Amino acid sequence: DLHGYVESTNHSLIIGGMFPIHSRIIPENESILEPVSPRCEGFYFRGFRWTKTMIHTIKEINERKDILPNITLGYQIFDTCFAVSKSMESTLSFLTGQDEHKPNFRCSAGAPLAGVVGAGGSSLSVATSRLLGLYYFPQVGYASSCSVLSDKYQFPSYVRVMASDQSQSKAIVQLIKHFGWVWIGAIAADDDYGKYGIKIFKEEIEKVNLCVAFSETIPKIYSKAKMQNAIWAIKNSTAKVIVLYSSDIDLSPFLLEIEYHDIRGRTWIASEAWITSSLIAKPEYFPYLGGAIGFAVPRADIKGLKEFLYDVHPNKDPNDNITIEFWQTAFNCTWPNSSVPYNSDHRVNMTGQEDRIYFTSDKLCTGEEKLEDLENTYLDVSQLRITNNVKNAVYALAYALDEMSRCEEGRGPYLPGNTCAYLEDFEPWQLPKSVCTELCRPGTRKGIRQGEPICCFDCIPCADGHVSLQPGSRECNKCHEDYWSNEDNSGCVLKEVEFLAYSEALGITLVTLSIFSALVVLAVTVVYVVYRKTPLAKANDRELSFLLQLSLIIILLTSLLFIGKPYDWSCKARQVTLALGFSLCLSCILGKTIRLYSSHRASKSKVRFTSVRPICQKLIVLVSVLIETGLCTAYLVIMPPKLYKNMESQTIKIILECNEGSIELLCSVFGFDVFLALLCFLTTFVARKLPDNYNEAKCVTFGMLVFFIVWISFVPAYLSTKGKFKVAVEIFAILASSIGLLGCIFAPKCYIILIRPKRNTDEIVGGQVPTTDR
Ligand code: TCR
Repeated sequence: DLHGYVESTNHSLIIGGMFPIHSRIIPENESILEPVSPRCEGFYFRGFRWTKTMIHTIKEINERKDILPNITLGYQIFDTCFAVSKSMESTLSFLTGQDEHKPNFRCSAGAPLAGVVGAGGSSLSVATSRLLGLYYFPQVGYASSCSVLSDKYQFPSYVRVMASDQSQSKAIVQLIKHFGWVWIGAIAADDDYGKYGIKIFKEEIEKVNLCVAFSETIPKIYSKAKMQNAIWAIKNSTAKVIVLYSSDIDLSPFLLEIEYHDIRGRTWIASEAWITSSLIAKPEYFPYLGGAIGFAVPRADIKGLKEFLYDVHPNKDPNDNITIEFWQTAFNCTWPNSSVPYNSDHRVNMTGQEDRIYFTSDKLCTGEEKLEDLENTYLDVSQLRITNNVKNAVYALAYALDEMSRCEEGRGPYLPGNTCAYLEDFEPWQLPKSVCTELCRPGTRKGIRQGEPICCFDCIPCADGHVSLQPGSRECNKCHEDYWSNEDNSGCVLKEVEFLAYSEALGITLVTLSIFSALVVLAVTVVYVVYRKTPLAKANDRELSFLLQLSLIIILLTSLLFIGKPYDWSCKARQVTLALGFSLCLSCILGKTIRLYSSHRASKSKVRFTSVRPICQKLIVLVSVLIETGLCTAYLVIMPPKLYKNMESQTIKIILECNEGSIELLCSVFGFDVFLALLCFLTTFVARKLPDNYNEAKCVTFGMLVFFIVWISFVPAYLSTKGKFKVAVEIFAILASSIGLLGCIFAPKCYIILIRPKRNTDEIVGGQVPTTDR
């Protein structure tokens, strides 16, 4: 029996294969009643090499630790005999798992079939994948190039490692254009490969306004009439350039005709299937086909394949009929005691002569024949093209299985729930994918790998602030300015808005502090009101004291304007109230210190010195506040502070802050305050030694010092902080300086009023200080 070849070991998964080990089937006699699988003839060495390559690749994968480490792959390979009927039989066996059609090569024991490699010719792939596609059974083609196979709608589970003829036909037209040929003949094999290939070729050639002289087909089953048509067209046409789309197997009989009719002097443009075939590139055909040009699949070297191919001998397995047939055909001998038909002569058979002649060589094979002496297509590893495709196809399946085995539950491809399939029990359709690199997930973009095909790329994470929304994006896009990229760069999210909020700890602390201090000031006022008749409260202008307390409350409460989400109005209000509050406060202090200063001068000069009158003290306050009001108005009118969304200082946050508007005006507004403060300090410093009972001058001097220290240290602290802490620093300075003043000016007095009332008498209080109320 021609097909028997069984070998079984324990394998966890099987990969199916379909290869043309023979070139055609033998038509059966019509007298046969039972339907039987036809026998095959015409040993096809190229196909035998592909078969062996598949086995070799599977062995290699099994030895590798990095792909499918715990899985052993088996194989089940059928000979298609380059015929649709045989391939359909094999497909049915794959699908049913029943071996009515015995596999030619098998290395499996009941393990499930994961996918199929093949079939060779396009017509076979079209037919088989229509069946396999019904079940979404994965199929990886290694040679079928017909463009229709790209149609996922018709062939949902078919993928291939071979380029579509779409590109080949286009390239051929480019070639023709390049050489300036305009009148071209076209011949197609009578199958999907030839017909679709020529169809696209014709469409393309019309696009560039060149002409097709004739278009003929080579019959698949020998027919003298059809052969003659094609030959006649070539002979009688003036077209000297002929495009020929056919596999080498189908072309062989036609070549005999060409030889017979001695058709020479044509330039053949070959399709990929025959341009590199040794079946065609024989010396006897050179006069006819010499100079043919065409496009080929890239050549590759496969490590270890040569040794593996040489490791073939009928002795290894007496049941391996294919190897016996190979041996007989290759060495032109008959293997002893074998029933394997030796070889049927191509020429006789293909030219359609009635009687089929089987040569049985008289020479018996010895088994000592040397493969090294043989020049045979099977052993020729110098032109591995489709052979390399076979290897790639097997690897594609293996990688898919490997990928599946590494699937993590919850991240898998199956919805709902992103579940996985498991090698132990998966449906073949769950294997449906073959890519060089997985689609880049959102948040990354494709990065070209130098010198590699475009299907292979790196997935480069988007830079911060950039996102890619779709899987497989080429570019990352920048988020809109109010937005920032989310954690995995797969979407833009509103930037966090930062400001010192009332609700946060820092905000609460500051609010409490300022309100508390304001209450303390209020308490001082109450004390002053209650003891308003006592000398101390009356001393150095009572009204000024009240005004001073009022200004401190204003200043302390201004800090509330700094907290919370800033608005245009609050940006304006905070600066203005602060500036006015300070000018009021400092001018009141100035009013007091001027008085101290003048008494000091009076005491020094021993001259009767008219001290500053209370009305003057109040005038000072009024004028200062008026000046400050003028400055503030100018500030607000000319270039007021505004709300500003700061996006530069931090990328992921928008800092809401106040833009100060005109810095010059701001400086003059607060410069005036500083000026007042300096005046206060100078006057009180000079008078600090003035002896009075509660050391007013000394206390004020000290208060002013505190004030200066706070504001001087504020500058570097303010400049070195960012975001909401800037505001916090400002508030601290405001609170510290006003609390400082409060403490230095009013605390000693309250102490005396409340705790040491004895010292609160006219003489003592009066001292040398001229009190106006006296
Ligand atoms: N595509 C052809 C079959 C084929 C082939 C080959 C057969 C190709 N290249 C080389 C034998 C040897 C390209 C088809 O039918 O699609």
